[in-house]
Amino acid sequence: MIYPTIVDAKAKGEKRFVLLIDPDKTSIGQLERTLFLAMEAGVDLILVGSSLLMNNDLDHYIRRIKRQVPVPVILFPGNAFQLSNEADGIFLLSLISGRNPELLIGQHVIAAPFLWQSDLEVIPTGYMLIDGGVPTSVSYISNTTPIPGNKKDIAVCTAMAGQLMGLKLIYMDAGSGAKHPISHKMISAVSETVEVPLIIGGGIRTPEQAQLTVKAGADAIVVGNALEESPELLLEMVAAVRSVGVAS
Ligand code: 1GP
Repeated sequence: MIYPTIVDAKAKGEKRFVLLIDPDKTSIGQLERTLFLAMEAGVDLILVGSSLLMNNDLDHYIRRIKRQVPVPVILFPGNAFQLSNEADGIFLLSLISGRNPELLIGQHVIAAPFLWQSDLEVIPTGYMLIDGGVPTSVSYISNTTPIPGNKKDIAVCTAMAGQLMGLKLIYMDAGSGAKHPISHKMISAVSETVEVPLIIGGGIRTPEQAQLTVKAGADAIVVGNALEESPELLLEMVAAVRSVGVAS
C-alpha cells in the first residue's frame, strides 16, 4: 500500500522524493536513462500524468516503467482520459483552490466506474494551484485561478477545508515550469496547520530549492521539468532531500 508508507514516513520525519514523468516530454527512448538514474538516486514514487496528454498509450508507457523499476507508479491525471490499470495507484485530485465543478466532482463521476472496478489504490488528494509567477498549462486547462503566492492565509484555509472534507493528502503545486516555486512562508504555514501529508511541486529546479522546500515543511516534493532537461540532477536532488529529516 502506498498511502500508509507516506503517512509512516511523515510520522518518522522522513522526506520523500517524487519524480514526475510526463509521457509527452520523456520519450520511451529517453525513459531508460531517467529510470536508471531514478534507481541510482533512490526515488520514492513516480507520478505519471499531464494537464494535457498527446500520448495515447498510457498502458504501454507505464508497463515500460514498471519493467525497469520497482518504484510505485501513481497516476497524476489531468482528466478522466488518463487512467490505466497498469499503475499502482492514483491521486484522485480535487482542485480545491479552484471553483471549477468539473475538477471538483465532474471528472470524478466519469472516472468512478473505472476506479471502482480497478485494483488501483485511490488516494483522495486536495490539489491546490499556487501562483508561480507565470501562466501554466494547468491554470489554463483547468480554467481556474491559482491562489496568489503571497496569500498564505488563503492557502491555509483551503488546506484546512481539504482535510476537513476527508482528503488524505494536500498537494500544493505552482504548476509545471513555474517561474518560482511556492514560498517557504506558505509551505510552513500550511504544514504547521494540517495533519495530512503535504506534497509540494512546481518550479523546483535545483538541489538547494529541493532542500529548502522540505526544510520549510513539505513531506514530499515533486520534480518534473528540471529533470526532463537534466536527468543527472536526480542524484543531487534526492540526496538534498534525504539530508533533511529526523537527523536535521
Ligand atoms: C507539476 O508539481 C509538478 O505538476 C512538477 O513541476 O515540472 O516544474 O518540476 P515541475
